[in-house]
Amino acid sequence: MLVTGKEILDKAHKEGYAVGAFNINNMEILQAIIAAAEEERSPVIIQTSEGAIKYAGIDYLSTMVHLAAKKATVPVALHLDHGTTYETIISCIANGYTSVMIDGSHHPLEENIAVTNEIVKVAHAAGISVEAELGRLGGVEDNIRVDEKDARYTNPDEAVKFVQETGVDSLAIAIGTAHGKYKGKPELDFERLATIKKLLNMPIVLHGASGVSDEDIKKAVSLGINKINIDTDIRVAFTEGVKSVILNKPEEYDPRKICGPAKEEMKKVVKAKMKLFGCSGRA
Ligand code: TD3
Ligand code: ZN
Repeated sequence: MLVTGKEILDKAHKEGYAVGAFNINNMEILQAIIAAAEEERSPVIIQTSEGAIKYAGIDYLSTMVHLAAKKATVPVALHLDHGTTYETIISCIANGYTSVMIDGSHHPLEENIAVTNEIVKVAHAAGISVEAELGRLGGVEDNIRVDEKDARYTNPDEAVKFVQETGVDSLAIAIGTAHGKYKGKPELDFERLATIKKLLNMPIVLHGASGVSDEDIKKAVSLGINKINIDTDIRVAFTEGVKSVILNKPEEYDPRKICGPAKEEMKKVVKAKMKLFGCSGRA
C-alpha cells in the first residue's frame, strides 16, 4: 500500500529502528527492492533523485512505483531524494509522490530555512511529508557537488532552530558519511548524532550509508537514525550481476537473461540491509 513518508518514519522513530530508502532508475531496481520488502515483511521508501527523473521521466517512475505500491502488501512511500528546486517539488506533488526532500544544505542557515519553509508550506497543504538537510556531506551526488574538504557537520543548536522554524517531518544530518564509494574508512561522529537526537526527538536521516560498516550502521540506528539512504551498494550489485553474465557467457544477447541475475543480486543486498536496519518484520 502507498503511504506517506511521515507515516513510515514516525513509527520507526517511536519503535527505535531505521527504514531503508533505496534509489531507483528503472523497473528492475524497483522490482528487486519490492520483492525484498515483501520477503522481509518490511516497510520501504522508494526514492528517485532529480537525475533519475531526468533519465527515466517522472511519469514513468511514479506510475511504476504506484503500481508496485498498490500490489504490495507492505507500506511503500514514494520520495524525492535531494530536491533542489520549487519546480521539481511541485512536479512530484502533481505526480503522486508521498514525500519530498528539499536539500538547501549548500545555503547558509537562514537561506536554507527560507527555501525549506516554502516547500513545507506547499507539501504539507498537499498532505506530503518533507525531509530537509542541515550540514554538508562529502562526495558527489546528483546535481550537487560538495568539495570533500568543505564538508561540514550538523550543528545541534542550529538543528533545533531549523526544525522549529520550518516544521519539517524529518532531518538529514551530516556526521561524517559521504555519497558514492568511500576512498578511506568513514569516521562517524556518534556523539553529535546522540546530541541531535536528544534535542530534536524526531525522525533523523542518514545519507551516504553505502559502504559504512554493519557495526557503525547498527550503532547509528541505536542512537536514533530512522531512515537510511542506499544507492551505491545497489548500483554495484546491479553492475556485478550484469558483468557476471556478460563475462561468463559473452554470446548472450537477451536482456532478460542479463538483467534477471542482476535483479537477484540487488534483492540479496536490499534484504541484508533491511535485516541490519531493523525494519524487517515491521510491516
Ligand atoms: O541520497 N542518496 C542517494 C543518491 C546519492 C548518489 O549515490 C544517498 O544518500 C545514498 O548514498 P550512497 O552513495 O552511500 O548510496
Ligand atoms: Zn543523499
